[in-house]
Amino acid sequence: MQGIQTWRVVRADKGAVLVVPEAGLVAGLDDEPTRVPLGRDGLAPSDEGRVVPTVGDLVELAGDAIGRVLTRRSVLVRDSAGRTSQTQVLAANVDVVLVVEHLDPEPDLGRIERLLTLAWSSGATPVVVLTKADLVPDPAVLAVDVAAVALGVDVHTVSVPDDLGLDAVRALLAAGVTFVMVGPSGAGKSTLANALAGSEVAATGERRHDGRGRHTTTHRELIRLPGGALLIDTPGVRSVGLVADDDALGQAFADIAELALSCRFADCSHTAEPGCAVRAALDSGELPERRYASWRKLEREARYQAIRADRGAAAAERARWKQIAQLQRQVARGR
Ligand SMILES: Nc1nc2c(ncn2[C@@H]2O[C@H](COP(=O)(O)OP(=O)(O)O)[C@@H](O)[C@H]2O)c(=O)[nH]1
Ligand SMILES: [Mg+2]
Ligand SMILES: [Zn+2]
Repeated sequence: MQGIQTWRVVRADKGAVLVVPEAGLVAGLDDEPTRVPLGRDGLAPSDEGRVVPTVGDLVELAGDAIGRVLTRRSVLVRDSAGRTSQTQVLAANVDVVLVVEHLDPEPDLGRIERLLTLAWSSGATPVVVLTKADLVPDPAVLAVDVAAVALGVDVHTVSVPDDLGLDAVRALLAAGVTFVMVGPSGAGKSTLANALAGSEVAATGERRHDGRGRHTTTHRELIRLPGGALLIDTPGVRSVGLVADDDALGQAFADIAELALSCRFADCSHTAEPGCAVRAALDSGELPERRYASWRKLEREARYQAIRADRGAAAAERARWKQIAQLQRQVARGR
């Protein structure tokens, strides 16, 4: 019996996705994408219920529709705006999240901590890439500061014009590895993508001389690089909002998690309790104030986000019942 073929979503639009055979993608065959329409609700079945298929998803087809979205090994989610909002899955099956930050201006440690927390919560492996090494006298010193807040994470320093450190980044993006880049505008993500690809796959901050503004070639959101790594590049992914959970915070702030094990109370909030090991480390200077404040901020955000997600779920439930009641009235009237 022939196995069911697996397809990869290389682009997700409203109402349809573009897919290519997963085997062809890994082998480097440049298959023309197939357009697969979605149902009216924009959803497709999966073992976890009906989901919105997204770029990076692995799917099986049934006729000319999606038969099943395979269980995602990781998801990059955005906390969408709005009071009763729910989260949105921006990319699925990501292996590596490159947290891209410039060395000039000086790297923003708090932003790196935030993006690392986000990366950890996705289920992918975070890696920090510090760009523009050619613009600072001593990139290694800055890299040490960054490494101190990126516990358990590889930190790479690169310069695109000087072709410095790029081979090390290429080495971690082996064939078949799916990756995304997150980081502020101007960090050098597109420049790095183009350098890794050896051709222009992403529009950079450099404007065209003919005055026609930026060209955009990122219409295929999952792009295969010559080495076989798969870059997911969508505007949403580059500027994701935080959706963190306790596990991710514990990973991004492993030093604080470790200290917390020694607090007198198991449910210590590390604010004013007696016998708090976190406060003690703050007082002794072992734990920098800046890092503690950064952790508190992300922890509060994560809690707030969780509350809003609950509220969003409750609102969706109310809307559903309202709709059911309306249908029942219609049926009653029609009788
Ligand atoms: N000197 C230097 N400039 C860089 C480097 N990487 C990117 N840039 C410049 O930084 C600006 C922003 O880069 P871009 O890739 O568009 O950033 P993005 O917004 O993160 O995609 C552009 O003018 C790039 O030429 C680098 O390694 N060294
Ligand atoms: Mg860019
Ligand atoms: Zn404590």
